[in-house]
Amino acid sequence: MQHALLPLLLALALPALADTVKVDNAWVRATAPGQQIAGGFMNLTADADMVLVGGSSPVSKTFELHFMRMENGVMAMRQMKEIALPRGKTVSLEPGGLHVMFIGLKGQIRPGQKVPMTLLVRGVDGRERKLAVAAEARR
Ligand SMILES: [Cu+2]
Repeated sequence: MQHALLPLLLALALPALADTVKVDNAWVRATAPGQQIAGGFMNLTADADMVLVGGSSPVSKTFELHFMRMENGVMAMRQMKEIALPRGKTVSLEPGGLHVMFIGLKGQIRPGQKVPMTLLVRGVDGRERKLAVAAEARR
């Protein structure tokens, strides 16, 4: 009878493992001296419906979610309140599209440097989770 309990306990433990976001190919564009902003890019795949709602990084004063689009023939950058991460779908943050933006850089970001950031994601239960990401700076 003891053994019958085991599958039940495993099933109860599963929700703790769910609601995760896989992060692939995270990188940040290296900056020139004195540059105040930098863009960050990555692929995000959530295993449940989630929403990226913001984040922070020690390399900048402010961290925002952005997207780029054509406005009157000019590429413009706009802030987004949140980015949906539908279950099982890979959402690409890439140059010319969705990205994270480091604003008010505290120093130059050099190629090869590791740029830490914490993403804030919200699940359908309304709870926010922190996601630590280490991105590599590239030219
Ligand atoms: Cu931007």
